[in-house]
Amino acid sequence: MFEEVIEGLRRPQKMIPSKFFYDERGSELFDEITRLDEYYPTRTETRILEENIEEIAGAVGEQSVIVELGSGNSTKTRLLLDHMADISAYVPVDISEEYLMKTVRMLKKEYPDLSIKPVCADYTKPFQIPPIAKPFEYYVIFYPGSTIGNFRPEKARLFLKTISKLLVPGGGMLIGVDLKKDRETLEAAYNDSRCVTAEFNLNMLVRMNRELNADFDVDEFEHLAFYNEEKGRIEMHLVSRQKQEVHLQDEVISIDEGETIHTENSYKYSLEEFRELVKEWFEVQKVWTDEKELFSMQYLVKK
Ligand code: AVI
Repeated sequence: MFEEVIEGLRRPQKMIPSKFFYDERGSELFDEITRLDEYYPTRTETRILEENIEEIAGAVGEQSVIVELGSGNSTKTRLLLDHMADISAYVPVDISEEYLMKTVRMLKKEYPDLSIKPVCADYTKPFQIPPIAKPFEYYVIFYPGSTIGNFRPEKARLFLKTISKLLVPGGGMLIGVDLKKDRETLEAAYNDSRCVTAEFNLNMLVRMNRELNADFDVDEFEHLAFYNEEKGRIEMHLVSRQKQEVHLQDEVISIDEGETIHTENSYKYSLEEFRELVKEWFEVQKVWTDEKELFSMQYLVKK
């Protein structure tokens, strides 16, 4: 982590990779974000799943193995499992062994007949799916939450390429994708009135202080989130309130007043743009959205 953080802080536009948001406190705060009034993605995605679950289950197919990437939100997983009594196995993939085992223990109690094959791995890198005892037709990747939006488009493409290698032609991917919409709705989702997103953003510095022995004065930074329309993404930054020096172990970083540390991008796609993004490896077979077209659930089939 140290090398990556230092390298990011030495760039002309300082940055810290968004994957470092998720320590224990960061994961708790993100969970809180998903329940905020202004943060429409989680509840809209859940509603899309609920309202179309029969059709979605039909697209996934009973004789499949569901591979969930970053097996975070068990509400969405349960919805799927509840409507697919006959799937051949469920493979949750997560980087945190502790989190993964907790999920597995919980699901085993609720679905005693389901074969669960956890994989502890960083799913952005190639990984292997363990042998599955029951016969099955296809692997179907389940990737909800619009986490794909946190990759730059070129990284998203590389990621899709890596994932597509797990599949044979005809295999699928059920993916949540946040859609382009008016600036006001987008910016409100990342500037909530209870300032949970601000705390989530600032917690990055708290983590750096604790884990990298840094001395960021957290009160001297401010949360900033805005929609960069040209790039089609929400950007989150931490703005320095004054000129300051920060120490990380024996490195010194100077930060000007008003200078920012870029902490996250969250890309928003039109349905056309997303189709373009995936087209080398996947065909978009079916799209489900809400009535306001805020969010989409898409079923992609490997070409
Ligand atoms: C995890 N990811 C899809 C969230 C998003 O909306 O990009 C992370 C997040 N950042 C601030 N609020 C939520």
